[in-house]
Order: sequence, then structure tokens, then C-alpha cells
Amino acid sequence: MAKLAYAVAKDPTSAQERDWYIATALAVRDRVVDGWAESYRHTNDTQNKRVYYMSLEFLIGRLLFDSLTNLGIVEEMRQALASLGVDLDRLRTVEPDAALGNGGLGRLAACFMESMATLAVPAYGYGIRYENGLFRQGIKDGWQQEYPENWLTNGNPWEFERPEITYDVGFGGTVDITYGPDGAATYRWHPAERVSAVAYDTPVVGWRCRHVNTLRLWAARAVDPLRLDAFNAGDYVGALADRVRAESISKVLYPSDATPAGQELRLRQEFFFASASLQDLVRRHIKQYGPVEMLAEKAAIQLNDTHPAIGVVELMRILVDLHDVPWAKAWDITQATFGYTNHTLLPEALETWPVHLMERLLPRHMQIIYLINAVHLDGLRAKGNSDPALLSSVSLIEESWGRQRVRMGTLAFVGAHRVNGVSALHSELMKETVFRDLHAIFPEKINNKTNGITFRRWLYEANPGLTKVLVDTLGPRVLDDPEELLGLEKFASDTEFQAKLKAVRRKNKEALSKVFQHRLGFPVDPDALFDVQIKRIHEYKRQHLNLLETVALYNAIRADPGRNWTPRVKIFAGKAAASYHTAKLIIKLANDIARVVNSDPTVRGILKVGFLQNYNVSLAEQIIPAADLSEQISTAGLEASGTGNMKLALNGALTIGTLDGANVEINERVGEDNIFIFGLTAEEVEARRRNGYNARDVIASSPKLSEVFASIESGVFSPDDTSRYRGFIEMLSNHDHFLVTADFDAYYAAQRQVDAHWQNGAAWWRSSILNTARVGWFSSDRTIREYARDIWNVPVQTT
Ligand code: 26V
Repeated sequence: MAKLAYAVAKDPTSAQERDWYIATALAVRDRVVDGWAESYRHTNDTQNKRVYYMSLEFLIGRLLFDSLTNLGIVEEMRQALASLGVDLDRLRTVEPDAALGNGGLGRLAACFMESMATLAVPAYGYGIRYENGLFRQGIKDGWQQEYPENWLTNGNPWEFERPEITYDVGFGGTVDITYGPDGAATYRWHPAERVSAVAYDTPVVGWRCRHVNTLRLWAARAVDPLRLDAFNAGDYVGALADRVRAESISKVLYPSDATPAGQELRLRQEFFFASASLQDLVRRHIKQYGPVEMLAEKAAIQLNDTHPAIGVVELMRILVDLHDVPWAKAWDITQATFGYTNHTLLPEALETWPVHLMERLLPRHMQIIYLINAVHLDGLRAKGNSDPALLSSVSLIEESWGRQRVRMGTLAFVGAHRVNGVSALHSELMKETVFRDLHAIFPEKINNKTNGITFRRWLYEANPGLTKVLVDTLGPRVLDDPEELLGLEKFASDTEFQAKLKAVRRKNKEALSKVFQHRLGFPVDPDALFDVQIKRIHEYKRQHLNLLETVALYNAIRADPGRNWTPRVKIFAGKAAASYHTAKLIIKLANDIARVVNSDPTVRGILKVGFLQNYNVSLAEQIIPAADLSEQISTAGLEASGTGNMKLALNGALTIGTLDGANVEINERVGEDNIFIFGLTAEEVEARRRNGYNARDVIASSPKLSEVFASIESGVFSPDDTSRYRGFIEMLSNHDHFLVTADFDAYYAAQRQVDAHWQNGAAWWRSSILNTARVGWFSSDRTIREYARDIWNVPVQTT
């Protein structure tokens, strides 16, 4: 009430929902800030080592329930608001999602921030305060439309602007050399352009408010917001031009997670936030801990993919040019400080930058890169490596057709003391593929850190019904130690316990059915099997494999409607990069199939298809607790880990999937009777591709697949444009790069096993319980403990 009056300046009679939301958030924030100050003091007093998580993406979602949950005051707040006639669950939906990320990599960063706070690892997350988060997706006539997502329009109660924490970031210009009396050269960069980076801090509160960390996001501002000379001369546009150019850096998140934008603005974003963050942490180190030579003892910097890898070079510049640290010493400090996480092996996603662009934008950094490379290659030659093919393969500079590019993956690899993949399989494949030669030279660098998820958001907040059953059954300890979930195993076949979980799932499915009604205009049957594929739309993730199976199932039902079919709802959600045509066509295909299937009376009550638009963290929180089946069907070897797979299994969905990414480890833990694994293994995929895969023969030998192809190609699902999918079918028939056709029959068969298992209700629920029971290991607390022990060398609090 006081907040509503004094911070929002509204009285209860005129307050709108948004006013109540802001007042509530501010009241909660006060409690968080108390813990924040204390955590900060504690770290300063103990002089503990800090972790810096550098990421161009933090896919946070909403924060109100995160704060309430971790402070343990959800019910208290619910009642307080109810006594004022306000519904907390409605307020919850007023908050816009902070969608400062594309997908898995960004969401992982957000889960890690929460776990680091929970484990009281003193940490800063560093990133960019994008004004526009990931685009909002609309669907028009079945096609994806992109709209800007200005999440800050109504203010953001969680952030604190820190105008006093501002750094200059330079671009372009020249490099001066001066020689000292001993002949040693000193280099000084004189940038032609400067942009200010202004800090915005968001507190990140850990479970039970044990510790509060900071997410520090940088906003770009012009150093000189208005050129008065130009303004006074009447050139109003020109006077503002520099400002527009400078501020464009933090305007928008790049909305692709597969193909590097390759644009100057992206490189400017990368350097902007890397430089501001390094200036900030070096300044803090010197102020609090003294000599810069001690940096690696007091700071661990984790690079979330190669996006901040230019930071390796920026730290070298800061040490060598600004603090006169000798080169070799500076390199030791840099390597000891940085760790690098790789999140994808897709060749098209590996970042490289043209040398000429680097030279123009960051001339001093390009010199340093050449020097790092020279020392790196000389070191190899000194160790007897003289094979030119090897040297060019591990060089920081890639040369092809006379064009030179800087390999950011190689830079991150050589600049870090540890390099990690995000699942056991992915880490092994890193050693065999992209980093093969580097791994042979530095065999101790690559290590695995299988991803995890924060159970606070993905279980306690998203699924309070299930959480209550767990606490009632296992006791409150389960909230602090996810391994306690194993205690569920003994209830797996207990009919009474199964009934409790069924009731919870049923309620969650009813809630999701309302979402269907609201967004798509029809409800779905909560008794049907909810079959869910939610993730970015990508050919390698193979939403189209799922769609082909949907059509095959549709055909089979129509051919024999009286059979004992398992009623299913096929649920899809996900965004396609705006320029990714095939992904957008897959969305259109999903909607085309949905239209035909949903209006066919023959399959009514048996099959429904729905594409839910604008997938984001908040929609995920609604879908996951209602899911029965989790689709994790990427071409083996291509999904680095996946984290949705973990969220769905934790909430009791059974997985149908390939042996890819973390599915492999989920399979090992839940047991093969409780998961549906199908398809080619990563090795088999490799072999098929190597031997030249012929899709046409495979299609011809599968009557089901032939029928599916024929119906899609002939326009059964696109009567308004019968040629719409001709090119798509042709592509799958001629160069089926992701081996959709190769896995089709196995996938169809696995789906029929799913049907059979579902029909034996007790067996299904037993498997579901065993999934929840056995995936405690996928908590991001476990992942962070491993990073802390093996990479960062920092202590963690025991829970
Ligand atoms: C690449 C690019 C290229 C330039 C444009 C912007 C951009 C943004 C992101 C990326 C890399 C995306 C890599 C990624 O998200 N990988 C996912 O990481 C998850 C967390 O480790 C993992 O679970 C997923 O399997 C993996 O696909």
C-alpha cells in the first residue's frame, strides 16, 4: 500500500493492474536489496574470488515469482494482496518477459546466474541491456511475422541505473608507437570514436535468499549527446547523428542463433560489452585487491560462447598497454583468468571476422591478435610441429581464396585455460571435430560440463502442484537437495501416489487447454496425450520430422478410424530466425497441417495439432507442466545439449528422442524402459553422410513416408497454393542433410510404442514418476558446482 502511494503515486481506487504490479515488485525488491548489500559487503570483507559470466544473452523471463519464491514469501504476498482485493496470479502476467536471448544459450546463462546466487558464488553477469529483446512472433495466415519487443516501455522495476558507473569504449583510429630508452616499444591506441557504456544493475537472488549477485548490463550512450556546434549551425539532424550511431549498439538483440550476422554492428556489440566489462572488473580488482598481476587469483571470467572472445584481446591490451605488464606475464594472467564454453558444433554458427573489418574497427586489437598468433605458432614449431597443414588449421587466422578472417573459436580456445562442452557427447565430439587439432596440442584443456536447469523456476514456480506433492511425500529437504527426488522411486508403482500426480497433471493440462482456447480459439482434451515440441525452429531440431509423422498418423487414422487410437494433441511452439526461410516454411507447414487435421471430423477426438505463437520463457512455464511427451528428435550429433529436455523430464514428461546431446545422459539416468530412444546414432549419422546418403531409395522403400510426401507435395495441406511445398519435398528427397527420411520409420515405430505405453496407464505413470525421481542430477546447482571446482577454483556453499 505504501509503495502504491509513494512509489507509484496512485491510490487503490484508481490503481490499474500495472500499478499494483509495480508497487508489489518494488516492495519485494526492497527485501532483495537488503540481501544484496549484505552479500556485497561479505565478498569485500572476505576478499573472495569472483566469477564473471560474460554473455551476449540472458534469457531471463519474468522476475516477480523468482524473487518471491527465493525469498520464501509467495503465500505471504498472496494473502497480503488478497486482503486488498488484488490477485497475485493476475499481477504475475502483467510483467513483460525480459527476452534478452535467443534460446538455449541465453536461458542457460539465466539459470546459471540463479544457481551461482544460490551457491553463494560471488558473481557478476555481464551483458547488454538491449532495448528490444527477441522479436515478438505473430502468426498471420500461418506465416510467422516479427514485431519489435520493446520490453522497457512501461519501465523496469528490477533494474538500477548507475550513471556514475560509465566507461568509454573506443572504436577505429590509429596506434602510436613510442620507444623507451631501452628500446622497448609502447603502443597507444587513439580511437577515432568513443561510446559510453552505462551500467544497469539487476539483483539476482538465490534460493532462500542466501546470497544476492549482480547482473550488470551495459547501455550505449553517446559521449557527447548533442554536438552543439552543429546544432547551433542549424544542422539538427547532424547534431544528433553521432548519438544515434552510438546508441544503436544496445538497441536490439541479434535474432539468429545459427548464422553469424557477420555485420559490423554485431562486432561493435561484442567489443562494446567486452571492453566495458573488463574495464569494470580490472578497476574493481585494483581497488579491492591491488596488483593487476594477481587478477587470476581473484577473478575467473567465463566466456559464454565466442561472442565475448574479443575480451581475451582486450584484457591483453589493458595489461600490456595500460599497465605495462610484460607480454608473457600478461598472457599467463589472461589464460589463467579465462574459461570458454562452446555451445554448438554447427559449422555455420562458428564466428569468424574479416581481418580488414577488425583492422578498421579495432586496429590495436588486430595487432595483438597477430602477436598472440605468432607466439602460439612459434611455440608449436619449437615443439617440433612443422606440418604446414596443421599450423594453418590451428592458426587464429583463416585464409581462403586470399581472404583472411579471425577465428574467434581458436582465439577463445588458446586464450582460455579450460574449454568445455555442454554435454558428455558434445564434449567428445568437440575433441573429434572442430577442435581436433587444437585438442591434440592441448589435451588437458577440453572438459565436459553437462548443462543443468534451475529447479526453482522450472519446478517450484512453474509447477506448484507437483512441488507440493513432492514436499508432502519426501519432506521439505527435497527443495534444497534435488537428489532427494530419488526417494520417489519407491512410490513409482503406488496407485495412490500415481493418482495424486495424475490429478496435478490434469489441472495443468486444463490450464493449458485454456491457453489454446484463448489463443487458437479451440480447447484441447485434457485426457489426450499432450505431445510437445517447444524450441527454436531449426532444420537440425527436425520439427519437420514430427510433422511428417503427424501426417502419417493422420493418414493411418483416416484409413481405420475405428481402431483403438491414443488421443493426442501435437503441440508446437518456437521462433524462426527472420531470415531463415526453411524454418519459416516449417511453421507454415505446421499451421497448414493443423488447419486440415483440426477441421476433419474423421479424426475428431483422436488428433489435434496446435502451433502456439510467441514462444518465450513464460509460455514454456505454462506448457512444460502440462506435457506428457517431450520431443527431442534432433539429428544425432547436432544438438549440443538441450535443456528443455531436462525441464520436461523433471516435470514428468517422457522423452521420445535420439541419442543426442544430454538425451544420452537422461537415458542413462531414467533407464531405457522409461524413455523412447530411436534413430541413427551420431556415429551412424557421420557414416551415412560420409558414404553419400540417398534419400530417394529410403523414401521408396517406406510406403508410409511415400504417401506422406505425395500428399504434402500434391497440396493436400495447401489447397490455396498447391506448389507451396514442392521445393521443400524436393530438398528432402535430394539432399536430406539432416537425415529426416533416414530416421522416419524408426520414429514412427517409436511413436506407436508411446501409444501402447500410454494405454497401459499404470506403466506410463510409473515411467513418469521415475523420470522426475531420477533427473535431480540435471540441476544447474550441480553444473555450477562442477564449474566452480574444475574451472573457476572458487568455493561454493553447501546447501
Ligand atoms: C550464434 C549466433 C551467431 C551470430 C548471431 C547471434 C548468435 C546467437 C547465438 C549463437 C549460438 C547459439 C548456440 C546455442 O544456443 N546453443 C545451444 O546452447 C544450449 C546451452 O548450452 C544447448 O543446450 C543447445 O543444445 C545449443 O543448441
